[in-house]
Amino acid sequence: RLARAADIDDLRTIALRRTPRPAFDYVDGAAGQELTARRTREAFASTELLPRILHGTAAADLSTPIAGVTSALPFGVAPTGFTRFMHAEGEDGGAAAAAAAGIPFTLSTMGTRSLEQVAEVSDAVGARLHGAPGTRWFQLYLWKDRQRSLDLIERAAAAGFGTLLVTVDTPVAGNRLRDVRNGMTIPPRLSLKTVLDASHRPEWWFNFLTTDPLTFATLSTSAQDLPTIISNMFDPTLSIHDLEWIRSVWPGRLFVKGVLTAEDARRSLEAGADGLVVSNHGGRQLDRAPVSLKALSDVRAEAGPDVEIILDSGILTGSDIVAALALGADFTLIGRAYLYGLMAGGRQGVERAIELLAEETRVAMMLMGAATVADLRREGRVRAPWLCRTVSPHGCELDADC
Ligand code: HOC
Repeated sequence: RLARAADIDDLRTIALRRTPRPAFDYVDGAAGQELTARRTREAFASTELLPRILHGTAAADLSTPIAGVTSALPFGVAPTGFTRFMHAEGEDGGAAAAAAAGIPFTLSTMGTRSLEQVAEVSDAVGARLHGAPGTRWFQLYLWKDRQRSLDLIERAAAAGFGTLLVTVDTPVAGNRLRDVRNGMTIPPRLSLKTVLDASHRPEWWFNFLTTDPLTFATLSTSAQDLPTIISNMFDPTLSIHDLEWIRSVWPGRLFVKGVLTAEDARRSLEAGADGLVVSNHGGRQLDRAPVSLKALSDVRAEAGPDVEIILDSGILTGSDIVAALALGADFTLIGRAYLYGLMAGGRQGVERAIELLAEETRVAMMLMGAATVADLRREGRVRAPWLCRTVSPHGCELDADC
């Protein structure tokens, strides 16, 4: 079944069948009326990728330098919370698939495997298939108790997580109505509904109940809804001074995740960030927040050509990845796209998701006459209606066709 999935949407269909509704909706859903999530998809769909004919190239090289490493593909795995709630293989499946593909895996502070366990999986698979450790990054939410953040930062550095992504768009949890309607708790509460669900999805429940209990990277918890978990754990007063503090204690590369405006880009860089993640958290936080693809050109203009910019939120196809790169991103992250694969079939499902996106990216690049990812970033490879311009990372030109 996984092999017959022709795109991420097919994996989503399989995932819907195999996963209890609250877990599926937690991934599939977004905040409020899900306007940002919908607009994000519409923005990707509205871009035009410009083909170039008679630029024959035998193959496209998808490898991409990012954060001091070379990723085999221009995308990596985004941090996602509660991943073993989606499939019992959780972070192990994601990290193994990413290491096998030679791309970065990002462990979330809300992950359900420890930093050390993910490092072990990523090293084992990387060493076996590529003779080198897998690339892993760590995503940090700032705890009320700063010591906990410091412990995580130190453990991440010790376990070979080379890059830290500090997520700053989450002073509180977004208002995710599907979770409210589903009565979603982490871990799931036993109820008539869950028992009925178990009769339809025995495999998911068997796997869930027979693996060790869900734990965050750092602690275990009893059944609670997300806003409660978040307000107990994280500090809504996070400020630029906290970012400066994180900079002073983190030895590796530091990216600020959740930047959508030029001003926030400037402040983050002034506080010592090495790079930026342009992200609206997949539409899961502030509904009506800007679409990250649209915010990219402002952020790029402010940051300049040399600051590394990663884009996430809403990527479901290889053409989305190509559009983001052509509009000025250096790299992209996939969240839902990999989780649909995970829910559809654990590690193998993630591998299928990565394979599909890689192939779609390769085909789009070949049709655009782009032999390398750098070629995509040359002048005039994409049109975006909101810019009414042909855009490159080096500047914008008014487009007569608009
Ligand atoms: C305040 C932190 O990233 C998600 C995850 C976890 C959210 C935590 C919010 O569900 O989007």
